[in-house]
Amino acid sequence: MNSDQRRSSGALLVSLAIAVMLLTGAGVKAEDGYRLWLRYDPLPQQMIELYRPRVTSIVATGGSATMDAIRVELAGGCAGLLGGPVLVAEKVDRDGAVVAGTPKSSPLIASLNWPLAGLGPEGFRIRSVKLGGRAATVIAANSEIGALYGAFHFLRLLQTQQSINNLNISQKPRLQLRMLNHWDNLDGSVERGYAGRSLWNWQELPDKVDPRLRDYARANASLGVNGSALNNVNANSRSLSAEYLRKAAAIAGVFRPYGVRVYLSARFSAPIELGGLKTADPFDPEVATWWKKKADEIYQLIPDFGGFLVKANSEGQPGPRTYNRNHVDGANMLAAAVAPHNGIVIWRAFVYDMKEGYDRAGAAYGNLQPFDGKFAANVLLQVKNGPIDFQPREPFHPLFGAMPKTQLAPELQITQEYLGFSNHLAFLAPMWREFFDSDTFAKGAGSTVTKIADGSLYNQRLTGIAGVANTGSDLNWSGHHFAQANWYAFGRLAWNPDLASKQIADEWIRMTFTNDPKTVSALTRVMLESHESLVDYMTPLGLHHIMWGGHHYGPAPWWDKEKRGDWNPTYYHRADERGLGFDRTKTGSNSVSQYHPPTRDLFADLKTCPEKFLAWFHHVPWDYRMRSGRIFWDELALHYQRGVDWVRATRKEWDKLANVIDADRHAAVAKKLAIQERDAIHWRDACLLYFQTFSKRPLPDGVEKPRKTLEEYQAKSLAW
Ligand code: GCV
Repeated sequence: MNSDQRRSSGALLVSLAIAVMLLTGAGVKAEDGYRLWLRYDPLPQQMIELYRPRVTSIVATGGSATMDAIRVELAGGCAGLLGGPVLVAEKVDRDGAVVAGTPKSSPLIASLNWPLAGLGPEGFRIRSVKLGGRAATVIAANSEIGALYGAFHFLRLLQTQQSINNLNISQKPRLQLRMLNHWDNLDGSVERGYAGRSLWNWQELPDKVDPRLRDYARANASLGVNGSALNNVNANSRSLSAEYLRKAAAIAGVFRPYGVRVYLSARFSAPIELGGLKTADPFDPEVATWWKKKADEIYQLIPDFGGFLVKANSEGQPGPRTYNRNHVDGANMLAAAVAPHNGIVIWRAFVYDMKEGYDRAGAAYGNLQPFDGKFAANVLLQVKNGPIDFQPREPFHPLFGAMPKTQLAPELQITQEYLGFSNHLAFLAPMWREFFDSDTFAKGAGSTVTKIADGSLYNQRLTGIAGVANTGSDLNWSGHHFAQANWYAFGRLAWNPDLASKQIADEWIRMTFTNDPKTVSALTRVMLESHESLVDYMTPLGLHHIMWGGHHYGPAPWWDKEKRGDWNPTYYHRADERGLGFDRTKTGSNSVSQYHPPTRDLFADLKTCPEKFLAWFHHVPWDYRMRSGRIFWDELALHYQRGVDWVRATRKEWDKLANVIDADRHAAVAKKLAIQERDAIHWRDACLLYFQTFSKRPLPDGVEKPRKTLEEYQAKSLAW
């Protein structure tokens, strides 16, 4: 070893020691949730004894930043979990080496001659092998990022106390682009953010980069999330100015070793605001040239820039239609600008111009479906899971299955805009599962949304998925300790959209709270029931968009003051003396016809429509006989009550866990659950009192008397 090598290996030991402290939380007293699911506290002694012989050293050679990250994570993670240092070695000289890397970074892995091609650029293989007669575990991949994903997977096996004997695992992500969309503004605020301020400190960048950004990238890499759109889709042109691009480049530099590429939301009118042009008409050659030059400038600074995310002609944003062009004209012009750099354009389908008598649920389909097959090869059309707007429950968006020649990417909302912000415990994997499992019947039975998203139904070349992030400057990242589970669930489903909600919950609980079997099963049940219960106390039986205007927290079914009719709850629930709900069948807007048969027919018939979507597709008579034998009004009221009962029971359940969950996080969650109970009661009472003015029926047995009068509920929104 020469003196340089000695110096660098000395530095490595120091930085590893620091990393081990950070990763294991040594010295950290408060359980603030900062470590997310990447907690590497010592496992129970019997597990340590089982694992120890198989994890004695880390052999992850190679000098890149990603290989450094792999070493630090594996050494720090294993040392923390096993309660003592783990050697970082250059070669396998004992049993129990964990070897990680690629055939390029590791001569050892190269010598195995494993056929890795099938793993693609981001997959990994983990196998228990003998190397020179010594027992070892090899984590191999085609790329260092693949090896990093494998390293996190290996750590997850330890964290969740799985066997690591005889491992033979091959995995690769099913979707190519797995990204977070941040609705972060340049002033540090976050649109629909409930976890503090933006993580990006634009003021201080690029000179000062918050070390926290590295942990953000680590957390994403641990799930396989490989993209991050930094700024709000309601975009400010300044994000594309030279000054802000340098800031974005500094962020990209931190993310790069973790495989997270940076994307930017582009304001369509930027050529005017930044470039001083008279127009942003996509057919104007000067405009196209401006975007081309802008793309060149970005790629100079951020060579692996992912591309542009665009909200155009939606909710007041500029777009091609401002210039009498269409969505394809706009998207393809931008796509041409980034194509030479292998960049992409993610064009959002969230477009719903208000027209007299129209149905917002059918608007995106009307606006985008006619362009099927017209978008350039490097365009993804990003479609929200449901046709309206991230409601607690929506049927799947009818564009899925309606654009076979267009590359569609689902957009999910991780942040809980309409789901009680970061105050309510609502695990969203079951909601997303329902979406993925929906059968569009586009090519006969089994044409699920999953198969459209992963590209298998239509041989889609470029695939992707986006989640609107719930991260912020709060120490626990997501505002509510359990909201972290939604970030986790999004990443896991983006990697494998077939994963069961139960598995995701189980993993997350074990990694975040405890492996204690009783607690795991109690919390899994709570998490799996939580979304349905929230639907019960907010918007049961197909109700939607009845939240207080603007902030969307708490109920306001009476609300009719918004300047746009379709922002008013009264537009959606249409309560009258006859009944409740939006008739989307032939006798109403007929937007149900956007679905393929037999789904269309199933939804369109009151008798066959799943009851969870009843008031979504039908104006349901108050005395309509439900499958339970009760009338609709009674059923509705009982759903509201059931939601409240669930929160109460969950509070009790949580109280019982006071001895198994650390005091800090236990108290924080208990506080949130108290708010959730208050809110659930408020939702039940306000909605039932209001709808009762139309139904004119008494509350059925089993439903509590409202605490206040309707007027009192109408006078003041719920505080958060
Ligand atoms: C970023 C909803 C939200 C808006 C959001 C919009 C969108 O309307 O309330 O805050 O804007 O969706 O997805 O573009």
